[in-house]
Amino acid sequence: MQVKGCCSHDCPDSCAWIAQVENGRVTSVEGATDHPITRGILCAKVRDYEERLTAKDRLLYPLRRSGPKGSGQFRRISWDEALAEIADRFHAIVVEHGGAALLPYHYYGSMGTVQRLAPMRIFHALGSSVAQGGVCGVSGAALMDEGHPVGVDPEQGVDARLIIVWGQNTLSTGHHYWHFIDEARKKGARVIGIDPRATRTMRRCDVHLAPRPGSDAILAAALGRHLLETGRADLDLAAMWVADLDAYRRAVTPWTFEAAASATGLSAKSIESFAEEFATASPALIRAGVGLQQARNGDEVVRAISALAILGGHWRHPGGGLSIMTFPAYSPQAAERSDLRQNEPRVVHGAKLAQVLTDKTLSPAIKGLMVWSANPASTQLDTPLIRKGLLRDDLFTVVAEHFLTDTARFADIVLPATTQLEHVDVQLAWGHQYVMANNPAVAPLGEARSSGAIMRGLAGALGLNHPAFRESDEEIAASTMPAGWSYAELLAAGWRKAPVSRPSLKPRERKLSIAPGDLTLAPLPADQLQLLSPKGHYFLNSNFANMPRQRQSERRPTLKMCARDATERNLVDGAPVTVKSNGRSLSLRMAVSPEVRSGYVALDGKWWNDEAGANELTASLWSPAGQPAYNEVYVTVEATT
Ligand SMILES: Nc1nc2c(c(=O)[nH]1)N[C@H]1C(S)=C(S)[C@@H](COP(=O)(O)OP(=O)(O)OC[C@H]3O[C@@H](n4cnc5c(=O)[nH]c(N)nc54)[C@H](O)[C@@H]3O)O[C@H]1N2
Ligand SMILES: Nc1nc2c(c(=O)[nH]1)N[C@H]1C(S)=C(S)[C@@H](COP(=O)(O)OP(=O)(O)OC[C@H]3O[C@@H](n4cnc5c(=O)[nH]c(N)nc54)[C@H](O)[C@@H]3O)O[C@H]1N2
Ligand code: SF4
Ligand SMILES: [Mo]
Repeated sequence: MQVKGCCSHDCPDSCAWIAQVENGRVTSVEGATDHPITRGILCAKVRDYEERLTAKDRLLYPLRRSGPKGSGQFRRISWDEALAEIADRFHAIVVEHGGAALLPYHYYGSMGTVQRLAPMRIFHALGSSVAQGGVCGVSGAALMDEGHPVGVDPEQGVDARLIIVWGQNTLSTGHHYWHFIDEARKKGARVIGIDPRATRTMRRCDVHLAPRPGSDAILAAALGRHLLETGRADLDLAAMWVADLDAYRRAVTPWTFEAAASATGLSAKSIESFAEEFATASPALIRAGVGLQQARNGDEVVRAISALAILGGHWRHPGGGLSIMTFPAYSPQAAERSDLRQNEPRVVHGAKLAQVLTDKTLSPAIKGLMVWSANPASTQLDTPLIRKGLLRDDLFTVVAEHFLTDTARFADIVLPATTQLEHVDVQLAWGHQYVMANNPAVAPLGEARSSGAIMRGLAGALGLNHPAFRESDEEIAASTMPAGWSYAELLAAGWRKAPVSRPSLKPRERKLSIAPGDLTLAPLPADQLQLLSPKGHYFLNSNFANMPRQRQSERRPTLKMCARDATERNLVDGAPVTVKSNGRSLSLRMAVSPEVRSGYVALDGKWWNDEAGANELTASLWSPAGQPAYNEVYVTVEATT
């Protein structure tokens, strides 16, 4: 039997898959050949998803902590016991401290509408605090909220004449986009890549520019200056769309090719050729990534890049513009039923969980935490501080998970969650314009339950009676369908495009701000190296670091360093090294690698904390919009003695 589903991981591609089921077992999971983005292939992470379903370390029963917090000691309990205990504790917290002392925390571990949002119904009804502010692409999202267009249908991207892959490792992090790049190339397009690392993606571009990390807004300013100086900026479009062109002009004036060269470490000549190619391409498409945003100046970087897409006039032509995130016209929000809430929620910052859990002035303090579809003790900044919060004796923590992750280890109660092969769902994509549906391939293994089933169980234990708490997962999914859509039809089809029109070329009521603030960069701290922690090819954020095949392929946690920085430190290829920052340290192997240049090193992949979690070293730093500055950590590296 073949079952139509989709990959729920946090990835722009949202692939359509076919699960092959024989005698009640999933024997393979393969990309749907007829899906316009997936085209028959999954990725190196997900291509044997049936292994995740049946992994030896999969959580299949509710657990109750039986040792000290964080010890990883648990004993099996029944669902009735688990739900009764959670309900008792949550109820007592609400009575004693008020609903605001409860905090639900979820992210895009599953992008599924039901898996992500169904439990929110409980928290709205209990009047909990809510976490706002993400850990991914926050600078881009803030830019979008200001009204900047940030999405281009990839199927239109084939008409671009110049594609700039800016701070994105496309071939690892969303490789289906490369089909469109290849098609554009066949029609004559050129591809320029901008990344401090010589990734597999950069190696496939026509030109690779490797600027100093964090210097992209300066590079963009030099291109903007060139457009204005040579009279090729689209001043008509700017007049219709932009609020502060004069301020922009003043801000970019100092950034000659030479000035930009000394700040970015690129040659003035290479910047000039890039600027000239950008000024003449019609249209250019800028495909910007998330790694690029992960610094305190991330907001400035995406603004500077958006300014280029506008001033270059690239939005005038199909296929041109800026693509950071591209969504279908579908909103999952109705699934959380915020109408069940009777108060204005207290809002805490979702990307500052360490601070929220340890803030002694927060009143009421968070006393009850439920985490699902996220692994913040691995993926947020400053994980030692998060652990300090999770270790609080007066905090009751519930985690719904597939595995005993860095976060689940700190739970008082662990609930076994279903995987995408065991539940029904629907989801948006953030790299294309299809709404994706997922049919369950098999019944839940062990006693695993979907987020919807967890919501219904908890509502029963809490005595919540509204009909919204009795809705099935299918009904929850159906409640989010765009007008005129049928969920049953979507499930049968597997996907449906909900296209979003391109931005109108008319004068805007709400004009856009493109002028950057001060772009100068602080010099690097002496003797220190900047640590980048980009995505691993075989892991998806913290997922798969526990799976044998993916681990074997990712090999081991490795600090990549250029030959010059290695020689300066008397380090040889393969040496065990101690990487230190702010009094913390990680033990890694070092590899001399041409992938990075002097001044910065890279640790790919979210290894779990006991092994080599990069966030053991990251500091509590955010951009003004709240983007966590994962890449702004400076380390010393020495041979382990
Ligand atoms: N240093 C550093 N840190 C980073 C980044 C970086 O580049 N460097 N990247 C950042 C980015 S871009 C992101 S998006 C975040 C990701 O941060 P998170 O969303 O916290 O990370 P994931 O690893 O995707 O973890 C999701 C968890 O959800 C669980 N899960 C998956 N499906 C389901 C489900 O259906 N139900 C339930 N209950 N659980 C499920 C998985 O088992 C997994 O443990 O990490 C950020 N952290
Ligand atoms: N294999 C794999 N795929 C994934 C994920 C994964 O963990 N693994 N995670 C998924 C998620 S949640 C996301 S958000 C996307 C992210 O997708 P990407 O944005 O492609 O991922 P990153 O690896 O975070 O960053 C991309 C590149 O930015 C570069 N970079 C870092 N700092 C700078 C800078 O200052 N300037 C420039 N120009 N480049 C810089 C890094 O070297 C890196 O190669 O991928 C998704 N897909
Ligand atoms: S992780 Fe991304 S590329 Fe891989 S199967 Fe899932 S959606 Fe497709
Ligand atoms: Mo992300």
